[in-house]
Amino acid sequence: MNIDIKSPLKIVYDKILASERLSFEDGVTLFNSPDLISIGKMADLVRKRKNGSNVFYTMNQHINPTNICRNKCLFCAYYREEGREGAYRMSIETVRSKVLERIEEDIRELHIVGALDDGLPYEYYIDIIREVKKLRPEASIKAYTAVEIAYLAERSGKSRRQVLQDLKDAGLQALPGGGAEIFSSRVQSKLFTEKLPAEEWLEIHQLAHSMDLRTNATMLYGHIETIEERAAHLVKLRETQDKSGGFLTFIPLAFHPENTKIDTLPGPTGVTDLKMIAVSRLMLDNFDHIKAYWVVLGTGIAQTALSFGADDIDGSVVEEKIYHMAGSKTAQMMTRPQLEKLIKETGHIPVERDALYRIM
Ligand code: V47
Repeated sequence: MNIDIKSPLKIVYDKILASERLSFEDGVTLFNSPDLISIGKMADLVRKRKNGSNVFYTMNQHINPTNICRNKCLFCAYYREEGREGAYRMSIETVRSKVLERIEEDIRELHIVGALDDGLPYEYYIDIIREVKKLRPEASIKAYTAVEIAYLAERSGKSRRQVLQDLKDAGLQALPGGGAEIFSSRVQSKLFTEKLPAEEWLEIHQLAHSMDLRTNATMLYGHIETIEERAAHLVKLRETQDKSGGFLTFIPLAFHPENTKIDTLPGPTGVTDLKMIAVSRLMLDNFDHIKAYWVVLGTGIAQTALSFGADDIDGSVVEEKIYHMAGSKTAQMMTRPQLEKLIKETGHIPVERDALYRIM
């Protein structure tokens, strides 16, 4: 396919045609360009090289066992302080009943993420994985962000490797990509002071990869980050993937301001959402997949993103809390026919996967 790409994007296009790696400066050029359609066409070209017409989705269930968190990130509408209205902590029995409620459905991925809850013992986090795996031996379990892994190590006095090993022994197969936010100490010092620093987030993912656990990566965008910080985040992920190779997918997460401590910020526009997907596809040449998470983008933008570099739309989800508490107006779940219809409408082929991208 020959696309008519004008300067300054022409230099980037020539590199893409030659399958050359883009630089940090190329990333900045792309983010600064208003030519969304050209960027989208280039990303679609790369996406087709990697994944043809396939668009992946999964039948999954989200479980958020606790929202009591000591970190108090300003962008988060999900966390509560102990004893405050809306704070909750599920018993293991409640987690079991959540899984049992949907046991007749052929769910292939369990997505389990909680918070840094000082009121729960170490064993609780391990037992959840063991219990869920017992009830759903055929499903793949993706659970706990690197931030939770670091917290569990600190709480228990165990090494991060031992925490991952305990979780793996209980049935864990992958880590979700959350907690990365934006790899910038400037933004961190303003919005998420208590959180794990970027270097440690990256180290935990490399450690997980070395133990045969696969992981995802994210970037929270559309708040106070600069274009340069976005490009630098992508370069850091790419460098880490060069070293340890265990990232499965990258998920750009659009900031939702409602009910957060920074709700005067407007959040990203549709153009920013699509550009974020496309530039991620172009920069992350060593990532197989880019996910357009419909819960955060809305189904319209997520569907459009499939022609702007994304090849995954996430899944059925069921009972999402983090974005709905931050004002997301999307549905709580989608059925297999709904997901397949969304994908087919864009001219792509729906391919059902589990958390490890094994085709069902
Ligand atoms: O780390 C929190 C983000 C993340 C808000 O790995 C917010 O497959 C926008 O990582 N507006 C958690 N974003 C979600 C996450 C995720 C989701 C789906 C799939 C996968 C995967 C991972 O959500 C947090 C944070 O970056 N977040 N609050 C907010 N108000």
